[in-house]
Formats: sequence, C-alpha cells, structure tokens
Amino acid sequence: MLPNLDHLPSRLGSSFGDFNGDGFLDLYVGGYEGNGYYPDVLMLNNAGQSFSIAWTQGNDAVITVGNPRPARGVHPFDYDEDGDLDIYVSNYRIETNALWQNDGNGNITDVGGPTGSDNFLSHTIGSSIGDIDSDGHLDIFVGNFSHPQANQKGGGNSCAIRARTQDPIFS
Ligand SMILES: [Ca+2]
Ligand SMILES: [Ca+2]
Ligand SMILES: [Ca+2]
Ligand SMILES: [Ca+2]
Repeated sequence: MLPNLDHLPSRLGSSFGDFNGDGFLDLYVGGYEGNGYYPDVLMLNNAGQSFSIAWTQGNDAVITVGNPRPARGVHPFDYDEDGDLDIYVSNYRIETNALWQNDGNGNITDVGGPTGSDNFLSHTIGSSIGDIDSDGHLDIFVGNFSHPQANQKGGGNSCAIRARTQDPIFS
C-alpha cells in the first residue's frame, strides 16, 4: 500500500530506487504546483509490505518564497560513486535543481549548489543521466524551458550539460 498523497495531479515526476540499501525498492515522488505548491516526499519500502513517508521536502524555494521548489523530474543516480543512489530533481519556476546526496540510509542532503549541478535561474522540465563525454563518470543533461529569459543559464538553447569531473563537481 502507498500512503495517500494530496493533489495527485500535481505529481509530475517520480522514481523508484533502493535508497536505504535494504534490497527493497523505495519511491521518491516529486511535488509540482497547482492550486499551491506541494513538497517532494521520499517513501521507504517496509520489506515489500507497504511504503511509509520517511522525508518531506521543506519550504526551500528562493523565487517562490515560503514554498517547496516545484519538481518536474526525478532522476536517481550515484553521482559520487560511493555505492548508494543519490537523486537529481529537476525544478521549475527558475528555482535551483536539487542533487540529494544519500548517506546510504535514505537520509538526503541537497548538494546541488556545492557540486555546481543546481542550474540556477532555469525552468527545468526534465533531465537525463548518462556518460556524455565517455570518461566513465555519469553526467547530467538538463532540459530547460526555453521562453525568452535572458538570465537562464545554458547559452542560446537554454539546455545545459553538467559534466561530472573527478572531484566530484559538475562543470
Ligand atoms: Ca529500500
Ligand atoms: Ca551516492
Ligand atoms: Ca552516499
Ligand atoms: Ca562523463
């Protein structure tokens, strides 16, 4: 059984992954916007029997102050190559994207800013993960909404590639 979530039409992205490493798939559900803004939640799998909400996003928006950043895409991957799944979240309303670093037990901390992956001042619709430059490290392709917005990052086409370096930092 899944916990009930308010405002299901405002849930545009979600993804399964074993975020606490117990062998059971957990679920990260993004919260977008509608008649208000809705937080992302991380649900942990109770040994294949049910899911419980273990974490709820705070009101971390900078542009739409007092609300959670609105998510449109959820992309788990092990960005720091320590064996656990971290989560990249594509956020709208020119809010920063999140890169939730996992401590291995499903406790997550946003390192989007420190890692250079937050793609500040862009409406991100969705992203994709892959080793774009074939150096063995997973990179991020960030798909941004392209209405005229002089201060969007990513140059003329508004999309951006965030290539992971050794550190791990994205450039
Ligand atoms: Ca799990
Ligand atoms: Ca990791
Ligand atoms: Ca980790
Ligand atoms: Ca790469």
